[in-house]
Amino acid sequence: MLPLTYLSLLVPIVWAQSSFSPTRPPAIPLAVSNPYLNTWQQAGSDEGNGGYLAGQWPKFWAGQVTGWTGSLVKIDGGAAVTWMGAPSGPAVANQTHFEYTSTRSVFTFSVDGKVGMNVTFLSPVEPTDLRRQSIPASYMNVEVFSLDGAEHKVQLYSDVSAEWASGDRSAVAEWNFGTIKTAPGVTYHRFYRRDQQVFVENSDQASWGNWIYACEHDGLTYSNGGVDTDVRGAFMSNGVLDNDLNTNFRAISNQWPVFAFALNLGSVGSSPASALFTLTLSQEQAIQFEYDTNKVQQLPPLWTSYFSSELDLISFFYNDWSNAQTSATSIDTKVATDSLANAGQDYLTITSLAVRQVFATTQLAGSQDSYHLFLKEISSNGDMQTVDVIFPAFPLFIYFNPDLGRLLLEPLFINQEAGNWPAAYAIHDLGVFPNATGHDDGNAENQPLEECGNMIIMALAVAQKISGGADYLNQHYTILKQWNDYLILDSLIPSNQISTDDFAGSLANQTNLALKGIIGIEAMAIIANITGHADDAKNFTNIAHDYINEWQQLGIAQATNGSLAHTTLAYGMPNTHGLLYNLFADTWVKTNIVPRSVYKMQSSFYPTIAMQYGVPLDTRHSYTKLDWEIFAAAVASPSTKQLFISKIAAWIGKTTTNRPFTDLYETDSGDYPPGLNFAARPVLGGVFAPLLVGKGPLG
Ligand SMILES: *[C@@H]1O[C@H](CO)[C@@H](O)[C@H](O)[C@H]1NC(C)=O
Ligand SMILES: *[C@@H]1O[C@H](CO)[C@@H](O)[C@H](O)[C@H]1NC(C)=O
Ligand SMILES: *[C@@H]1O[C@H](CO)[C@@H](O)[C@H](O)[C@H]1NC(C)=O
Ligand SMILES: *[C@@H]1O[C@H](CO)[C@@H](O)[C@H](O)[C@H]1NC(C)=O
Ligand SMILES: *[C@@H]1O[C@H](CO)[C@@H](O)[C@H](O)[C@H]1NC(C)=O
Ligand SMILES: *[C@@H]1O[C@H](CO)[C@@H](O)[C@H](O)[C@H]1NC(C)=O
Ligand SMILES: CC(=O)N[C@H]1CO[C@H](CO)[C@@H](O)[C@@H]1O
Repeated sequence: MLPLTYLSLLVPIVWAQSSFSPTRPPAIPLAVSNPYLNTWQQAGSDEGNGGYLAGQWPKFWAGQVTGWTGSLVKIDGGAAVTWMGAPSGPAVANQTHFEYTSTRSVFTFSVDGKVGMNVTFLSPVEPTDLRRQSIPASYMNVEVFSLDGAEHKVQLYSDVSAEWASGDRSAVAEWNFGTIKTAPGVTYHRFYRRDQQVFVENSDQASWGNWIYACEHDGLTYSNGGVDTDVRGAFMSNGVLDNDLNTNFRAISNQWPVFAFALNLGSVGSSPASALFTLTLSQEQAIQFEYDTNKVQQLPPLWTSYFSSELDLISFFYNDWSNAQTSATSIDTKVATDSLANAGQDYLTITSLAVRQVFATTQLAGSQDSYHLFLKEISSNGDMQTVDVIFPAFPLFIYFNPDLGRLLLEPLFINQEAGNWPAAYAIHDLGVFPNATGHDDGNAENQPLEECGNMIIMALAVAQKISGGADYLNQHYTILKQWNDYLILDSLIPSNQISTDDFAGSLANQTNLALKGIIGIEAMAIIANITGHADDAKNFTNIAHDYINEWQQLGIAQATNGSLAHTTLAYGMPNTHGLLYNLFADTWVKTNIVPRSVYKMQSSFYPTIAMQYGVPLDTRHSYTKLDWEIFAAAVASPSTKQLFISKIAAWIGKTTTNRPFTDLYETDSGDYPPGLNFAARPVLGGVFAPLLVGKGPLG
């Protein structure tokens, strides 16, 4: 620490520092479009540089570099500067501002005070336009403008490395180059792993598919597969590239092949000159899916139903930029308007950071006649269609388009209704992404009570929002009733089992887990009513009401010396507590079975145990789950809700965690719990929970 007097002497010196709006996130989404096109700039101080685009390499969510040199710009023929990535040599451009919205990350730079640059990363989110939502691609748009009123000659450079093509850096890459002739034309580099391994991952990166880096501009020059330092050096010296097609195919880490464009933007005045780049991952196969016993389909990505070829896809996406911006603005505005009205700017800080991350955990696959939405449980173990991961993510999908919720549940219904899963309770997942090949041997991570409750609650949530909801429930009534039978057996006195918070350990009589089961039974009563099963409805609602009365006796610790009344972590443990996040479902799907007194009790209790950055998940640990905090907040009083939200928003701006927006963090230090670096997970869709219940029952 410098002494204060010395610091004050430094004040007049202008230090090149960026402002961040609404705040500096732990990692900044760059190209975040699906589980494999998923690159970020680490910002949190564990390893990140504080939120600057230049000076460090962009990274895949799992932490390996995906080389993206956002490049070097030469002003009036002067020395090149870098504004993205960490190529050796040039000085970095001064980043003055960064802002994010739901769909965009925008960096603003000043180069020598003469030229300004805005670099926009847009990963489209198109919840109601499945043709566009199916496109595995992302935009980078660079705008350059004069800052000092004079005109300046500007040359711009960008490249990507072959690191995108495989997690195995010793794998050999191949590449080619082309121009799509149809007007408006597009110029592209295509590169890929030579030894294509369909459905195989290496360090979570796909080992199959083509990567395409595209651009179009008058006076464009390029280098395809050249040596990184040579190609960048050529631009630094000359401001142009020599249109080299280097066919010395080699390993990704062998003289790092790069795929580069250089653009002459000409004389730039105060009205901006711009350059658009797109990066696409084109795969012919996306998912393996066991739809019937021992019958596995290999599903193409859904975009193949809408576009006749890879180049058709590239051309459409590139030329759709204007539409993409309009559409992005409408998504940004929708999220901003609704979040601000619900709980203010801190809440918007949270929701807008989650949107791209959550959509990018999904993959639309199949044909236009039959398609599903698949989801990867990123970073915790790579499972797919994990029911207790879909459950926390579900609010985002229901908020944007309830049919996406239906499409996520469908593979689970198809697989289990075909009899592939031997247990009476609901399955936990369908396999390891991208292989939804099921668990015919019954060998899976079992969370029986959790998943039975989740499936029933989510099916009802979908039916309440889609047209034809009653038919939908009728179609699945038999298996839903089977899962409800399990809830009736196990909900009131839950056996020793793990809940979704499996990392926290196994326990009998978990109060919050029991509540999910009981709400599930009442949800099933509503489902029975909707589908004309009046006797079942009466039976189930009676059981649910009996259970909720007993549950209050078993699961509530009365006020004692210094502690307000609260629900316990497990029955008979009065000195424990935990987030009662399953209460949210009672309001969400309108089971309304839990007395208001329980809502009020929890709402009063949480502030008494809050730490600096949030409320701990339970008394076993000091960490918490961000998604579950927001579930709890959604049904709390206005002041308790704000407490949760303001602590989380403060955490986002201050956490030292540097990987994509985690849902698991220490409430005191704000860091990861030891050994639990969750990142980029779909569960952050849960931050949309408040938007499904307005001001909540106590609001
Ligand atoms: C960045 O800002 C600092 C301080 O104003 C200045 O000295 C430096 O020349 C700037 N660099 C560039 C590349 O604009
Ligand atoms: C560049 O970004 C800044 C900050 O977001 C904004 O005020 C400005 O209007 C942008 N300029 C252009 C030309 O888009
Ligand atoms: C998916 O299954 C294929 C075999 O069909 C296998 O080669 C591949 O490694 C599996 N992928 C993952 C991520 O487990
Ligand atoms: C209520 O449902 C349970 C579980 O399906 C069943 O065992 C029981 O017989 C039913 N009771 C009545 C009265 O229908
Ligand atoms: C679970 O709670 C019930 C009711 O209090 C009790 O009878 C039972 O012993 C508890 N089970 C365990 C394993 O603690
Ligand atoms: C089922 O419908 C009946 C008749 O409308 C109603 O009285 C009952 O409350 C409903 N039960 C549930 C659980 O919705
Ligand atoms: C009944 C009860 O919960 N008593 C508690 C009062 O506070 C002390 C100190 O926190 C606990 O040890 C007791 O268990």
